[in-house]
Amino acid sequence: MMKRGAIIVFEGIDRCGKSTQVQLLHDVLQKSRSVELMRFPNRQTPIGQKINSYLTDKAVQLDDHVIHLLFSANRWEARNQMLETIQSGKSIIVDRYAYSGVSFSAAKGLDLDWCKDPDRGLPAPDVVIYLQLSIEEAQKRGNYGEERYETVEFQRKVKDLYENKMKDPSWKVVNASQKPEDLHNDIRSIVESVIQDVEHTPLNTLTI
Ligand code: FDM
Ligand code: MG
Repeated sequence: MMKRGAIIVFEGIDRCGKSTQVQLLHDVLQKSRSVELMRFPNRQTPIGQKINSYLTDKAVQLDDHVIHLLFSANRWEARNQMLETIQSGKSIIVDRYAYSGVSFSAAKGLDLDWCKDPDRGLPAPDVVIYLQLSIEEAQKRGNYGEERYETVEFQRKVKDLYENKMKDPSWKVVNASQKPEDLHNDIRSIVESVIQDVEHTPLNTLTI
């Protein structure tokens, strides 16, 4: 039987080191395995360009529900490609997924179940690696940038919402306050075993 690839999702608050770790993992795994990197939002598609303008330009006004649905649509438009990649035996490392969608929108006060609905049915991650870092430590890493959502108060709400999911069996919480090399080693051992464990199992759809 053909081996399938794994979907490995990374989540965490801003400045938790997620993008650095995702890149490092990709570079290392690439030497021995078939892997690719994806990130959401994918700012390249027409929907992604709209999302990018909303994130980077505070003059752009969109109803909170509308931007939520655009983020979700930006995942749905990647669905076929994700499925093809997985079925071809290649694993996907994903920088943010539906949990960012739910946590960032619910942090604005949108109904949690309403936030979850649009993403139900997407390819489910085989593992969600949550880079846990306190708000205080994230702040010490430097000022938040200029994009929407990059404020301490908002990140605090996002963190609480993420952490409601931590007991989910597919979630693996890693300590993001460690040195980058140590964090990478923790992540790599989780990922190597997930890739092997799921090779012959069917891919699930997201119930969130
Ligand atoms: N974000 C990201 C959302 O609000 N919803 C989503 O579905 C996704 C995927 O977009 F503030 C937010 C999270 C972050 C911003 O993400 C851009 P990056 O990872 O900083 O580019
Ligand atoms: Mg950001």
